[in-house]
Amino acid sequence: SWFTDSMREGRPVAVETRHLIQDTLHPSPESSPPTAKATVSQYACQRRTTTENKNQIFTDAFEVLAESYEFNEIEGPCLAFRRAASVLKSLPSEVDCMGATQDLPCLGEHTKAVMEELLQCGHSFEVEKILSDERYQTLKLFTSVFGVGPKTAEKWYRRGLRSFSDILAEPSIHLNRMQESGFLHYGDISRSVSKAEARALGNVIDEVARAITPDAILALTGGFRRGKEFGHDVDFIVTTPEPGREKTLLSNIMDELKEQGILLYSDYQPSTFDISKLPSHRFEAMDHFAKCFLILRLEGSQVEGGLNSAEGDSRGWRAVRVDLVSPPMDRYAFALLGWTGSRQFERDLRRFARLERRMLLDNHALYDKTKKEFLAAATEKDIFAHLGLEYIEPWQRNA
Ligand code: DCT
Ligand code: MG
Repeated sequence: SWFTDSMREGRPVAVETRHLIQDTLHPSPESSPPTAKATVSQYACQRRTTTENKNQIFTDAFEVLAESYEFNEIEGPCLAFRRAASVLKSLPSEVDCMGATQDLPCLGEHTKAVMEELLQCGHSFEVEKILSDERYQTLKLFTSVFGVGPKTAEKWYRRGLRSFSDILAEPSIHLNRMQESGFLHYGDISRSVSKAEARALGNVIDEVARAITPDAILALTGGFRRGKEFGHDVDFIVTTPEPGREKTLLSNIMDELKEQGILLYSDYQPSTFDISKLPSHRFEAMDHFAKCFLILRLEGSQVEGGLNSAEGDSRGWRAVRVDLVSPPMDRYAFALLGWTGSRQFERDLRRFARLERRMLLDNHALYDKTKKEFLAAATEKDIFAHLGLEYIEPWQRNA
């Protein structure tokens, strides 16, 4: 079935925590002993990171700090804390003393000071201060609504609004369609989606897609492909080998979901992908494939083991956020690699390509600036090979 196909690579069969040696990029100096410890790469795409995080006490603290910098639009330290968290997530064991951080990359003075505090007293004064800060709490609350980004949250905060009821009672605030749905389904979509629910949604979409075109291909991407048990949404690639057919496939699927009465919200973005316009020197964050951001109604009877719903909720269904993206088949490998994530893994793949290989990678293509040519790929393995990277399985990309 589509699910076993999608998960084949995603299932952690044997958890490998070995780290890649960075010998090809930064050979050890002649003087270092032949038995020198393997170094941890500064690039997430040269580390193997499973969902098992042995350093959550540190990484949770770093995430709060990164988010706080993000709210204040201070990019450097924000990225530094995200990188540091990512390095610690890749470690096979818990860091229990500062000595253990000595050979690790991406840990600056500020990061180490926070770690030292956490090791000594179990909490960080700076993190506690942020967590109790009214502005942080409010922005965190507002951005938890589907359709509300940091900009809108900030605007509302500056107007003195502090709670959802403040927003909903303010007559001068005009919510867009996305935010309306965000508030309407807040309880459901702020609740995590289980793997069983993701599988059930895949079955629904697979059936719909195959009824439209029997050769439809559905693949689970995002966190669930990386082996996560829970997610904030479910991400799928859906396409067909028939050239050009992918351009209308998503709107056909959405029509049918609507017909079935399970389409609670949809935002469709048609394809703006134009192969003749590559190489684009703006290798952007968002890709140009046709995509849609949906909220779907999922019936409990379709979920093995039942819904992940609140206690006392007897509706028998829940709303779930679903993203569908539809690349042309010859772009499939790039889209799959990009949409599998994690965000940090993607960031470092691109950074590695640019800085170490003089190549540009995005969700559409890989361009070699030295040879001035695009490098074709049918599978993710092809892309790793072009980049001269050891293949990293999806379940090892939880950077
Ligand atoms: N992605 C990306 N750049 C973006 C947005 C997304 O590279 N600007 C990729 C990375 C992950 C993937 O798309 C899906 O995005 P999310 O659903 O936000 O992430 P996730 O890893 O699936 O996390 P979650 O389990 O919470 O859904
Ligand atoms: Mg996701």
